[in-house]
Amino acid sequence: MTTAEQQYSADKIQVLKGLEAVRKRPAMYIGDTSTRGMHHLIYEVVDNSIDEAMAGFCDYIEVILNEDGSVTVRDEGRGIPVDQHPTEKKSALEVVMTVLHAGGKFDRATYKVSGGLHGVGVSVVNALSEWCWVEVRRSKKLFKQEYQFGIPQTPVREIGSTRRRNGTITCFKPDTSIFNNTRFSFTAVCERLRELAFLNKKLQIKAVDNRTPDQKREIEFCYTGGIAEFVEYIDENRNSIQNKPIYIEKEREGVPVEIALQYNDSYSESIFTFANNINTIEGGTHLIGFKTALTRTLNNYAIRNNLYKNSGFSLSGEDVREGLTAVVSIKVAEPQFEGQTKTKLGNSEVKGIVESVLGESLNEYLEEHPPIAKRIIEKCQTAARARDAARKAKELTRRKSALDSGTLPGKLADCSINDPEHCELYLVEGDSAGGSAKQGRDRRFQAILPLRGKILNVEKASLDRILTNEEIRTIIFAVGIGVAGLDGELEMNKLRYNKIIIMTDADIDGAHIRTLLLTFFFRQMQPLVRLGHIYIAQPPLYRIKKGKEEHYAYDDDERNNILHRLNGASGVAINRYKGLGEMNPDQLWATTMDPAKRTLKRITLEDVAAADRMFTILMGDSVENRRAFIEENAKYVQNLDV
Ligand code: 0RA
Repeated sequence: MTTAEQQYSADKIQVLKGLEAVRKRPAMYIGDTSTRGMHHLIYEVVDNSIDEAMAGFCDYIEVILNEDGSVTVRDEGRGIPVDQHPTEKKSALEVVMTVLHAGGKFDRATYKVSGGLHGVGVSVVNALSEWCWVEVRRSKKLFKQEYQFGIPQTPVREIGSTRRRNGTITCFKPDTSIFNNTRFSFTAVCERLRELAFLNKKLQIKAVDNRTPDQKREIEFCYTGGIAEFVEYIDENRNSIQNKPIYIEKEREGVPVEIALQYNDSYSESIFTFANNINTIEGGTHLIGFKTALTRTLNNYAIRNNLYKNSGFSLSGEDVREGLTAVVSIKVAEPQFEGQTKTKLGNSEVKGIVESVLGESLNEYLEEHPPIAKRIIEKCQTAARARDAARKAKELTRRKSALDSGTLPGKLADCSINDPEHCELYLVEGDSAGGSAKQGRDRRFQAILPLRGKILNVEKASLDRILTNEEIRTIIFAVGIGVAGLDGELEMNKLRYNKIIIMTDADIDGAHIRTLLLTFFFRQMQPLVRLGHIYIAQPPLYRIKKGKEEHYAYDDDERNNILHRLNGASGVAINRYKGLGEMNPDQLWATTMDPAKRTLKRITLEDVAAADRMFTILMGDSVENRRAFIEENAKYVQNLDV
């Protein structure tokens, strides 16, 4: 063998080893092998086209869900280079498609995506696909390569000529033995593509669902207003106190900074930060810079213009963020992603950059728009007063409960062990079910908190009203980490239960209470949701008895299957549970609370901005929009729980 041939065989072994590693432990590369992981395959491929767009060479991307379960991603960038790699004896395209983290070998001198689950490289997508092919158009020539389970079936071939512009098409079919029969959600794909279109102003992204021949869907996303339109989209169901968002776009020290913000008459804080198009859910230096500049600039403006009655008064960070919706998007050449989910931006230089850009531009805006400036400052002062009242309300309950011997609320039946890791808190609808749960539970690690009636809709209530609400106060005390509106940073280390389980009746009222609770956790204890501490209990719908045999069914299909197994319905008693209260403590334990037998749905938060908008629609003022949303998303809303 020649040296080159030896090198080639060594490379090939290396490639096969790499593919094998990915297929053996897919979760290490894409997070998990659920629907979520499978969606990340699409996002990984799309990210490569987005990189090309960020570099200024691509203004059109198309994503198609095909009937056979495959996905096509097409872009009009420069096309992945196909020329022969000097030492590796194969096409650059083949290297990109088969070698782990090969992206870096072709430095495109752009703002690379390399955080979170993204940026693992298309070779990972290829390895986890039953089959895949890539077609490249470069200088009027057409090239193609095909793969199975990541292994090239042919070398890169020139298959013809074309008159069309340069570009890349990737088509892949996820391996069903790894993603067992999961289905792509067109809604979820669209949410991410819409977000990418907001973040990359003027980029045109088309989403096509071709899976059901007579129900084809096609949506195009293209926003000339960029993240200013993103803010308007998030706030579509809120009442803004401005005509249009404040929009800032500036580059400083080689870092492009884009900020859009507007105030509305709600009490929620909705700030979304992105670094290189990655949603930095855990925040980081850009968020810190944003918060610092916002608080300082508003206070300075108000003092300079004599808008505070008391000298010495100043607005707190929480005050200036109440009712604020903002999107911050920055791009850095070498992003450092930190934190538990690698979604916290670590680049220290970014704090000062964002702080100075926002400080200057916001100040300029306020000076040029005095009536809006005045309205914003007044709104923040109202927030400060409510916060003051809330603090007093909290103090009062603290003293009162201190007098009541224990510090924990009386209605809470706590568990006996202290290690939060093993503890669960059941939030139970109604006193009667609460009573059964208290008797049926394993009191060593299960705590029960019965909730009477509907809890307050936090989407429409000010902080002092939220904190004077009996049910909510009890939840806050029981959970132990504080609330965002009052305490800012939550103290996750004080979390008293690892699992917080919402247990409501399987009817409309139950669903409503569940949504109210989810809204509360989303707005006031978001890390609990993000870190997967919130669960929904799944009580059975039916009890089926035949002689001594007893079965529980959790939906109609299961009931029918059981009846079928029991040979028809003769001598069979079917009991439909209308509410949790109809179960005795033993039944409740056996069906819904026993960790060995129960099923819990864990709440996940894939797209915080989409969830935010969804809660404003579900819990907000517009009945019309709510009805339209539920009709359009009937399936999706159910899956809100998943
Ligand atoms: C490296 C260099 C060049 C283009 C690309 C990568 C590229 C990669 C992908 C992945 C999906 N779509 C893409 N489009 C382009 C530029 C090579 C040159 O100088 O022409």
